[in-house]
Amino acid sequence: MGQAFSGSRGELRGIERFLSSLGLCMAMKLLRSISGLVSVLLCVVLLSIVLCSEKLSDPVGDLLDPQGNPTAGESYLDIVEAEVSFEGSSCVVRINVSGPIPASVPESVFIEWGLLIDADRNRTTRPWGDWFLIDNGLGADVLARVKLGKYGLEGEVITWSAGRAYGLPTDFKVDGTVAEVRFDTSKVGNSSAFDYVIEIRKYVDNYLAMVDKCPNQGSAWIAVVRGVDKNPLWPMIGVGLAVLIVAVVLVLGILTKRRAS
Ligand SMILES: [Ca+2]
Ligand SMILES: [Ca+2]
Repeated sequence: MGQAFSGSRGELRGIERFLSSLGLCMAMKLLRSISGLVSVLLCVVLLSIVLCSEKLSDPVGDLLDPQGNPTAGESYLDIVEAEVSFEGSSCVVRINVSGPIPASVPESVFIEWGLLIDADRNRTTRPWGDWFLIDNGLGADVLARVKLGKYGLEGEVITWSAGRAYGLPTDFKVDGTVAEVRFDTSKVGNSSAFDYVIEIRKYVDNYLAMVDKCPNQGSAWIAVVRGVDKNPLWPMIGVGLAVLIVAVVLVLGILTKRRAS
């Protein structure tokens, strides 16, 4: 009987060990799959951040006169870097120039820090016009800009319909050397991507005085991302979660090995 009793107790312990290792195995499998899922999510978040914005750089001292020849002008007309990104339902354009942007100019002067967009990616549709000096041949359908004239600094987004331009006020910000304008992505219709050129124009007495553009030749393009909030905490949260999951899996692995030995 004693033999039989100790035998069944041994079997019970074996079953306990089996169930315990089975539980650990399942927990580890679950954690591994969660870890995999978190890694995939992390990659998606990082990829979406990369796709959500694009930075371009531009040489200093490359202003052009109305004939396209090199000229010199104020440093706040000279593009150094430009970034297009998407935040929620907005497209955001930041244009960094080589000198502080003024809050006012003489009444005869008009300046624009703008983003020209070919929303339908069709160069033959160009309601904005045909002005290679400024647009490098882009078929521009939308213009978003910070403008500075007799009314001071303003933000505006312009679209065209049946030969008429429709300008609407839009959010903007000027901070030191950066002009920022943001507008609703509905302005580019259902486009999944658009081509663009960043440009700065200065007019004196309604005549173009000088221009800078970026890129200097051709155009850039960006995929339109709708409804993704740019939150700098997301990558940190993702990395933190991934590190935590990997740490838990490692600890469980070490514990399992110890129990087995
Ligand atoms: Ca420049
Ligand atoms: Ca077009």
